[in-house]
Amino acid sequence: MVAFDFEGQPAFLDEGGHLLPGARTPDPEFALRLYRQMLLARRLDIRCVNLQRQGRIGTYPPGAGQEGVQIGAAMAMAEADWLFPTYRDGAAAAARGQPLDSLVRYWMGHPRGGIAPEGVNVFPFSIPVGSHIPHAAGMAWAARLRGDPACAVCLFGDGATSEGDFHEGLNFAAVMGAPAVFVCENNGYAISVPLSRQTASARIAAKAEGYGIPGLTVDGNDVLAVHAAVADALGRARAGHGPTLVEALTYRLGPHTTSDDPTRYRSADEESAARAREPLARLATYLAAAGLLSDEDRERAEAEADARIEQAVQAALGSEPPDPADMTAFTVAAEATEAKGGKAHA
Ligand SMILES: Cc1ncc(C[n+]2csc(CCOP(=O)(O)OP(=O)(O)O)c2C)c(N)n1
Repeated sequence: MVAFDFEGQPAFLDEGGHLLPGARTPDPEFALRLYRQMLLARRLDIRCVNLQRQGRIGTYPPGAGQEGVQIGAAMAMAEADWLFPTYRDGAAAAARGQPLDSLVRYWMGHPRGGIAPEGVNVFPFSIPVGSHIPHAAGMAWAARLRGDPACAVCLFGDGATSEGDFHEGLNFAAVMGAPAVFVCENNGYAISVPLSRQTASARIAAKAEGYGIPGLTVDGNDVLAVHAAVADALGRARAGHGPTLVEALTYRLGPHTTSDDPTRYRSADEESAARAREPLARLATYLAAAGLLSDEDRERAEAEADARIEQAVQAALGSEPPDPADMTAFTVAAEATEAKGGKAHA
């Protein structure tokens, strides 16, 4: 039995990390996998901020605090499904199998960074806000036309819901019955713009009604709840019942990017209240109370994550410097690039 404690949607852990009354006890192995993946993402995030401060990364958009949504959604996907992430979704990309060194290389500005290897179905990060939403709708529709069982899972922020691409993507996917799950990471801000200036809707999920698709709101800091909601939506999509809009309420603990100062628009009280609800500590508290994570287990998991991160960072830092011709390789027609003596890539 799943508890329905969060506005009618499945919920597992309360803000303090206690299993809610009536909630199904999570499978211990799976809960630990979620924890390790969230821990890895959190520690990689901290390392990337440090690399930026050392001048080795130009700019970086921290994802700390949003791992519950990203890992919950990514771990609900089948291998054949495609993830459409934004710049803040490194945790989801890593959980889908994108190599960590490719993520670090991406933020170092290396043109060979951010490319998912064959078989890892992750689209490149969308830096333009919302432009990947129609891409996800199109990919899902194409899969359906081909009889391919792959679904699309598209992550985006609350700010993206004000873009035309959001309307076009959701409307198109709904009309075509495309097997897509649209997951809004509602962290309450688009840079400094609060949700109240983004939409007059009480809930982002309410917008689904206008497209004739299911829309639901979950606690994005309850990784188990996000996982259950996205798994359910993917089940519907795979069964031919079209797309779903999942709004996951969360909070970004850090700045918008390393060039932002959130103290200009968020109060210290708001930040500390959000920190008390954050998803990683919440899951760790639950696991410890359930006897699944001792202090030694946690230290070992942290050391394992750090070793993987260190290896990825060293590989990224040791990359061959980019070829200056790469600047135009993917943006200028092949003949024009070759005429200038540059490299052309198909
Ligand atoms: C089309 C477009 N307009 C403006 C920007 C500049 N910009 C970058 S991030 C951002 C805010 C996005 O907020 P949200 O969608 O809520 O995602 P979050 O950054 O909170 O994860 C803006 C306006 C952009 N990248 N693309």
